[in-house]
Amino acid sequence: MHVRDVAAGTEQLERSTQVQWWRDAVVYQVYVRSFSDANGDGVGDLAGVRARLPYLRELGVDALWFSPWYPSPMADSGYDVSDYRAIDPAFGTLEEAELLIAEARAAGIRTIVDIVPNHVSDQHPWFRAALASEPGSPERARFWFRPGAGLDGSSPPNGWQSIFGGPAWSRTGDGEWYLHLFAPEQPDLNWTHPDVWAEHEDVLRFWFDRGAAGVRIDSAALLVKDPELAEETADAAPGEHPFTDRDGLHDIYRRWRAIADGYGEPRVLVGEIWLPDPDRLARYLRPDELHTAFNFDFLGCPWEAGRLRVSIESALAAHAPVDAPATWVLSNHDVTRPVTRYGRADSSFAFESKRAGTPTDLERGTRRARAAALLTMALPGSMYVYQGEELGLPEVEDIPFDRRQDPMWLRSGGVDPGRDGCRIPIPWSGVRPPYGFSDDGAARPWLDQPDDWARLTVAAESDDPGSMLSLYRTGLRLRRESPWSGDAPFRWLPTDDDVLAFARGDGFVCLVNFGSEPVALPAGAELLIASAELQGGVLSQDTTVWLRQAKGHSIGQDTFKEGR
Ligand code: TEU
Repeated sequence: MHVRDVAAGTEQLERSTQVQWWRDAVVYQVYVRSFSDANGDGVGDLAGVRARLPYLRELGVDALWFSPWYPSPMADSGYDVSDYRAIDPAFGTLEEAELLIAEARAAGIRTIVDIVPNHVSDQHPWFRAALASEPGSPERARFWFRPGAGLDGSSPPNGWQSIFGGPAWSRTGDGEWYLHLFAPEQPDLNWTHPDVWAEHEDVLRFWFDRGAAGVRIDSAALLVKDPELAEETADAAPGEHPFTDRDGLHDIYRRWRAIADGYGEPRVLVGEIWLPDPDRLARYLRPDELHTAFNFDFLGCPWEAGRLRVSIESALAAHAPVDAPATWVLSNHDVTRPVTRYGRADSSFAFESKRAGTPTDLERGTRRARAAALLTMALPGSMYVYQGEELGLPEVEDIPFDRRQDPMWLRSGGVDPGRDGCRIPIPWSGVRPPYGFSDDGAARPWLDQPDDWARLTVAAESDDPGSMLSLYRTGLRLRRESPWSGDAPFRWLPTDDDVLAFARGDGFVCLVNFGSEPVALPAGAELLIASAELQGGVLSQDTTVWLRQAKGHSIGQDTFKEGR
């Protein structure tokens, strides 16, 4: 173990003893299927993750969030769960999961597990029992079964549409319909039923008792439905939408928070909440509800100074009254990889920009993704890193039809390219697939890796001081070591329109140039890190730097002008 390892391990162990660790944590999302395959079946597994813990410790993350690792028919890559208290055999065993949680914690890294309370798999015992029972049975009451509309009940009960496309209802053999806001293989649970409440409280305790430091709550704003199943209307008032952001959700999360707070080290509740209104989002973060929720508005922003400033300002303003840290994220297993997204003419994460065949400029996208990474690391609060983001992996868009797996692609008839392209197995080493994801000679990875990823492997980037991995390692180390991180004060500094600059704590400045004109660094400032080479001491376009201002120097109005 060389010096850097020891340093990282020691610091992390110290950080890992902080009770409010989650307020400025860096959490790494592990999508197990694509992380590392130890048994050579072409699918990632827990043994592969255990073998890569030194890599994760060296990266300097505080916690791992595992996408669902439970038994699943994999109709939605594991987000269709058939048993919440076990591990899918393709990934390993419950004992291995417990070992992994313990080994990660010994390395100073906590574990957050993904729970999926909105729906179960259609192979879950509850839904099998519901299908085997009569309309009106207690077994069907745990779900949303309804007679159809129209003369012979042959139309869905209402016009709700699935988030994956098509109707949100499927008909059973006896004529009743059941609700699924996602795929038909994911029947929605009825959160007015006491069994549903009791089951999920027990699932929380099951994983908290096994050392999970927290849970990421999938589709957290969708659980509660209008009991009348009223049609969606474009002008629904906040909290009045028939299945999104309904007030009854807060009773559930207050109950879960009481359970989480009952542990010696209180467990953490993280919400996946896609809500455009930051004030509505912040209601979930009140002190007796969730701890944090992903800030998807920031993720979805185009690479524009003004838009990003509004997103950051409104997030910080909305989180302050509830004393919750903002949670910054640039990517996950659901969205186009930043390197590709920021290289497009429409650099936002809008569904339209995802459409198959949208051109991208990977050099521009990588430059912007590097600048976005340092911007994100400098913001107050916690941040999430999705596996492969630290390598600057692009979206893979030329996946053959017969290799695609995502129901979003299948149900949209190929209009939505789906999410397989951001779920390609991680390249670890070597010059050709499987790039160390599996051993050579193992089964073909479940999604093919491109032939030109040799320069993007962990091994290649570890040896390259100019790589994305080196940028993430250095940026996360500086963030961890510096007094300006966490809840240190934040204040904007005056700049031109195409420049963002803010100060954190005592003397730290983050400066981002979005414009085509170079920006001069302030005199006397110490350069801590830059996302791109500085030519002649000026910031060119799509570059972020961190500065420590010299004692006695105040960084003021005339500093961040373009063209100087
Ligand atoms: O995603 C919830 C959700 O709303 C997403 O479908 C999101 O809108 C879309 O993926 C954006 O591209 C969660 C999980 O993150 C996702 O992987 C699952 O497919 C979904 O729930 C159903 O469990």
